[in-house]
Amino acid sequence: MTHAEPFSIPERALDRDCTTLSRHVLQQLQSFSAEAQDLSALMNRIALAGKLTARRLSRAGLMEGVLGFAGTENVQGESVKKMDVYANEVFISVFKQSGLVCRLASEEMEKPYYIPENCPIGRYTLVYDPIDGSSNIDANLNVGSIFAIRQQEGNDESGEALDLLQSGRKQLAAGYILYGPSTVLVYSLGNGVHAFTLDPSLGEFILWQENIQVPKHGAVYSVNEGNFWQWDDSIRDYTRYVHRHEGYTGRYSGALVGDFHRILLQGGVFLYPGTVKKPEGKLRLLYESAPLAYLIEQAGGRASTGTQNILDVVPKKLHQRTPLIIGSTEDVALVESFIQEGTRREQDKVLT
Ligand code: P6P
Repeated sequence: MTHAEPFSIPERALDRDCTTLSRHVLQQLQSFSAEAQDLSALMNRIALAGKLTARRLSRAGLMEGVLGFAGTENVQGESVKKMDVYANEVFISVFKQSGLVCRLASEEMEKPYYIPENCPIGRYTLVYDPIDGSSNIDANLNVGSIFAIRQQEGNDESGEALDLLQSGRKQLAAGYILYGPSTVLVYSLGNGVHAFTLDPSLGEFILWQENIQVPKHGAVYSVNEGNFWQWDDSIRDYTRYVHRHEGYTGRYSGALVGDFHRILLQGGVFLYPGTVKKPEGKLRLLYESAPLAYLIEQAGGRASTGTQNILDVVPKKLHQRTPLIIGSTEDVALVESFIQEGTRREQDKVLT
């Protein structure tokens, strides 16, 4: 009689299914200090906002109030989608109940939203883009939410949130939620970049990958080449270079989070340089570029304006825009080398 192997559940599978986001945050901080508990609770609220947003997106074509425009413009002068409004409200609602966040600064709101009942105790500010890439929604393509957590400094009596006008190096944590074929949450507390996949059957974000490192180089260059006519010659020269050299491939989804996620995992570079219409760039510094710059540096990559590390840029206003070049160190450096060459050419013209 053969003795069948005793049935056993692979330990890895159980351990993985039990590595939820909140457990991982506490592991990350290797402590159960008050700050660790705060950050775990904050990440849990962000996860809840992500679940609520993912649920609504998954029903977009089946219910009213999800697809289409809200009929208003945001502070950026962009037409607001109904999902922009919904997701913005979701983040406010989940943090109202948290007691931890005193202020929320969003792409969708001209001024920060204060939660007075939280302010004496809650010393954190959430900066976020509730739905990045909302033009993709009606075509059922990927969109994302981007967030960063900052400490509130002072009491902000003026309500101008001047303490937010500090470099990205003041971020305590940053991440994004990618609403794609699956919903993925990626975050860092400054101790590596970690990714979680939402298991709808559990209602939990389960650890997928830890300590993600972006390759030093990748084949992908991600840029909207429809802006070619608006670019500085240096960016045109870079584009001609990748067109003429083997080993490059263009990928552009129209949603920063999806393009960034691909580059984080596979390597390459995303760029949204200044244009004739938007010389300062299109993407926002505080709640799009700086959080992703925090992540890419944690993953061994780089983020630049073309001439300065994104994390060193000090915003002068809440909704400040910036050119963004972000991804593998070698690929970001290649774009910067074209920009530096262009600057040299301009200086030579002045001198001759
Ligand atoms: P364009 C979406 O509106 C967004 O802010 C980013 O998510 C995206 O990368 C970019 O703008 C797309 O802009 O001008 O290429 O359509």
